[in-house]
Amino acid sequence: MNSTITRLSNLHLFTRRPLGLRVSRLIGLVLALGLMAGLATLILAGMAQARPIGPSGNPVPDFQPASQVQAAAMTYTFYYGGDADFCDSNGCTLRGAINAANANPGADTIVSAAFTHNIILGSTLIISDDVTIDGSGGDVTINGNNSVQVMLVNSGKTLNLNAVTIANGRSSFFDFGGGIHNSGTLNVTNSTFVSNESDAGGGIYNNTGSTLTVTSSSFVSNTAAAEGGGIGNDGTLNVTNSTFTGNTAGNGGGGIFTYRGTLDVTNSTFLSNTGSYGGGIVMASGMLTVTNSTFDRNLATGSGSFGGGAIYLYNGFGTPTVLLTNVTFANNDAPNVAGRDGIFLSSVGSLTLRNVLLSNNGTENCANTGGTLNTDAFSMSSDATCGSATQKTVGEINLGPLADNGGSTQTMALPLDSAAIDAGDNTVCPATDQRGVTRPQGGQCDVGAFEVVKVNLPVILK
Ligand SMILES: [Ca+2]
Ligand SMILES: [Ca+2]
Ligand SMILES: [Ca+2]
Repeated sequence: MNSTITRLSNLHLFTRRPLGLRVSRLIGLVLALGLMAGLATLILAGMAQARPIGPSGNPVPDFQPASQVQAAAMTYTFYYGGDADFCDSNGCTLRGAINAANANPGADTIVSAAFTHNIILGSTLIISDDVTIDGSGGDVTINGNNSVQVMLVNSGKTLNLNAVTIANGRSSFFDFGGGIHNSGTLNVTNSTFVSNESDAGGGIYNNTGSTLTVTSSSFVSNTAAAEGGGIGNDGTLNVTNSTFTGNTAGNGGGGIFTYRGTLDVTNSTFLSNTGSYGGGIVMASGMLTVTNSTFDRNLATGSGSFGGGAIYLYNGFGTPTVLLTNVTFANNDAPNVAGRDGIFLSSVGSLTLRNVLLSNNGTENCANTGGTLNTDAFSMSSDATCGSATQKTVGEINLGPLADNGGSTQTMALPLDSAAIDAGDNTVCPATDQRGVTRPQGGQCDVGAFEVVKVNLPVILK
């Protein structure tokens, strides 16, 4: 009611007029005020019934139309299972919490109660306002039941998604992103995308002008009928401390396909992803930066002009520009074309390799049929296909199997006799290796994603 009183005080009620007129006007105004107050009471009573219900069971304080207020940020507890749109004094279902957060203007937070949730969705969860969904308090799986896209982030809105599993999402043809379609800003941390499916972007589709940041997360067994089994990207995509395993694409980019936009990959592993071309990553234009990362056993199955078991670069929508620093490529393959097994630059564009380690990628670690390949002599290849890279045999490089060697992703260790140890360029190697181990050890950086820590044991004399 304070707002009503404040507004009325601004009217010129008491400007100087003849007494009789002032009295009659005052009587009229008092009557009008009473009528307005009554109406306001009725309107507010109606609004109270329609207000969303907060986790405490009290109405969300929302005196004015939602568009006119900066509401208090709310924390909604995701308490109940099932997919109903529901909240009460204990908390909400996930859908109820999302709808309440959407209705409360401004950024809100949704936290999971300490339960195991496996929510089978009947329809897509729409994110139409900034929100953080944090599943770390429970064990949360949001399941598209192989029939619906799990989430949609609207343009201009931000979703921070922490500690959830997005499973079995499926989007219809040309509605990209089986797990999540992002048209805003999506920050994914400590989460898993598993067995989602779409035409493009099985796990996530990142729309034009959108930003997707993936940190400490996994993409496992997601599928795209066309491109981008794990992620289809038309915007800005940053991937850190994350793993792509066993994702597949009918066309290109088993792990990630970038149509237009940029892709930055740091401290991440691509294992056994498959596409007709570019088993790990495809860039059809734009800038790709990969640092301190590992590509193992990715597969390009196509024939003809295809290839690029690990990475395939081509002029699909523009010229791709690629910078790889301290990356390890091993055992990637394109078995149905001659060569072109590791990295394949198939058209105009540029590919720069610094401190990159390539071993046992079919019969060609590198292939270039139209672009510019810049390789420093500090890079190391088990064949002669990678420009100026130093050539060593697979046995001399002697990469260990992909394993948990510390850090948040699996890596390929170097045994103490590996030719890659202390053979890198200190001026370009990052401050740590893929695991987070400080570089350089032993005075000089190692080639590839792994830095060996040598322990000098004391000499024991008898
Ligand atoms: Ca909100
Ligand atoms: Ca081949
Ligand atoms: Ca070293």
